[in-house]
Amino acid sequence: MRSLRVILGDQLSHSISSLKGIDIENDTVLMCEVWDEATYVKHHKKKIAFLFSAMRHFAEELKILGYSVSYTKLTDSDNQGSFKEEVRRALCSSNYDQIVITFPGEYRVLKDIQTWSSEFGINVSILEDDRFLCPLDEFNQWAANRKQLVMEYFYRAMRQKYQILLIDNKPIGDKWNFDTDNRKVPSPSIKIPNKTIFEPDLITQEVISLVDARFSKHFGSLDSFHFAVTRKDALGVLNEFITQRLSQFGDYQDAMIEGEPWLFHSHISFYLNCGLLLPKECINAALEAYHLGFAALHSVEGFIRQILGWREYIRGIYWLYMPEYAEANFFKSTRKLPDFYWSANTSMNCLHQCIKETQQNAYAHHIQRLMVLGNFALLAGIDPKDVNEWFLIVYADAYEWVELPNVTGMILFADGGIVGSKPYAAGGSYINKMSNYCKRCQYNVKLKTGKDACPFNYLYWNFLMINESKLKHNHRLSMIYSTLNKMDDNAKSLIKESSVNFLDNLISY
Ligand code: FAD
Ligand code: DLZ
Ligand code: SF4
Repeated sequence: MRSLRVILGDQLSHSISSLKGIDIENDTVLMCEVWDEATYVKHHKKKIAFLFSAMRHFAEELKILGYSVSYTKLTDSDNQGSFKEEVRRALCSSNYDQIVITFPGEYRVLKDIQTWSSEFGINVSILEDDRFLCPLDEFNQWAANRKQLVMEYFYRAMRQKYQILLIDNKPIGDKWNFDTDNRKVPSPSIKIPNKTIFEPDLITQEVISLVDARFSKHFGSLDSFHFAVTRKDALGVLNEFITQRLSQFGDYQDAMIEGEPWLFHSHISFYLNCGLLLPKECINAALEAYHLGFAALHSVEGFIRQILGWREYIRGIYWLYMPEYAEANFFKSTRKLPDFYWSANTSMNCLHQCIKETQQNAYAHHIQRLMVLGNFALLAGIDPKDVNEWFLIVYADAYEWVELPNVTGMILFADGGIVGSKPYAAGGSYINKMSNYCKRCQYNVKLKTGKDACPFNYLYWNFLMINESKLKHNHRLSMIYSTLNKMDDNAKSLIKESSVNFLDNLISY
């Protein structure tokens, strides 16, 4: 039985299911850089360069292991431009009995793969992606018995399944979740470890030139490219996090500091999502640090919750609710995405800083994405399609399975409450508490309305007023609505006036 084994750009794991049982003498591994994938949204230049370089390095590693690899570069003259047409070309050039592929990360790719068998008249074996810790069947079963899905309960079930941070089946420290210990405000003297930098090797340099030439109109900068592009270097990033950042990860998880994009986060999402790192090994590394006494429980639990809890939960939600999920728009928001999301050209310093860092690094940490970039999109009523497209483009860790539920569910509440039980809306005081952005902002975070007031302040109440009929019965918002109802009409009309003035002046393409 001769197999064509297709490896997609986010499947760069030696242990991937589609390589298991490979017949090195007869099988071929197919990898291809294709125009369709690089342009179905106009990905950040660094994201394309990162993935192409990681793909090329992975292909070289497979060759060294003795595998027969057919690798199509973007510029190859016979490149057919899409997964399907590259598979067709491979099938025309040689005889295979079957195609083997691991379940892809995006719905649109799955739909495409599902046409291959009838189109090519060959068996296509789509294998489970067992790099994830919760198989989709298991997630669906867990979800089927529940009226409301809550990440925390899913996370506890996963902790029990893998026996993580438990003694006698009870959580170590007597609490499942130490989230409330994760909100320290950084002091100005805080010492932040340097980020590990990997100088581009010849493969990466070639890819950077390619991206520069072919994708010059795409968002973002190619300067100072320093991602890891091999498993060895990605393991180095993990190790750097465990030894230098994890101990402070918990305390400062929600902090934002101007000019400090990396803080105490792990910066491993790029590598996890394309397969250079595996979730279980990241969890094990944190557990080991805990057991050796290098990191406190609240840091280790917080980090593990993100990977074992949020990451798996988000994936489960994506596959459970697709394809309808991509259309969700609970608030019926229609405003176009403001230009400044592309240019960073805004007087709101928090947004300016987060967008500038995103342009430079194809990275922003969670609280920047959630409480600045996402919060503004929610409050300003931006169309979920526009917001999703932006988030899918700009981050090097973005694939639809993880981007869409975070945007549609977590930040926009466009799913009406599947991912979150209430919108993560907040005024300027939250940003002021967790960052130093407001100090250098043209707007005054203490003012509630008027042209000098922080826009987050009036947009927050405006959002609650506009969407009152949809939100007032949400018991988690009852205190906020009772405050709103006590506001006099004059205060409410000032909020409306400031909001209309501000929103009418937003420039969009
Ligand atoms: P850390 O803060 O160090 O966390 C460790 C790991 O936990 C991450 O690497 C990631 O794998 C996982 N994780 C944490 N939170 C989440 C979450 N909400 N969903 C899934 N995994 C999580 N993450 C992506 O990987 N790709 C995306 O496209 C993406 N889009 C997002 C969009 C929005 C609007 C928001 C609010 C969050 C998004 N996230 C996304 C989640 C999170 O912001 C990133 O995983 C994180 O910032 C990556 O940086 P890090 O590796 O330093 O993470
Ligand atoms: C994101 C991306 C890009 C930019 N280019 C390619 C590519 O040329 N070839 C490839 O195999 N994968 C690429 N990817 C990742 C795919 O889009 C990803 O594998 C699918 O979206 C499935 O998750
Ligand atoms: Fe952002 Fe408002 Fe603070 Fe300015 S004042 S940085 S707009 S939160």
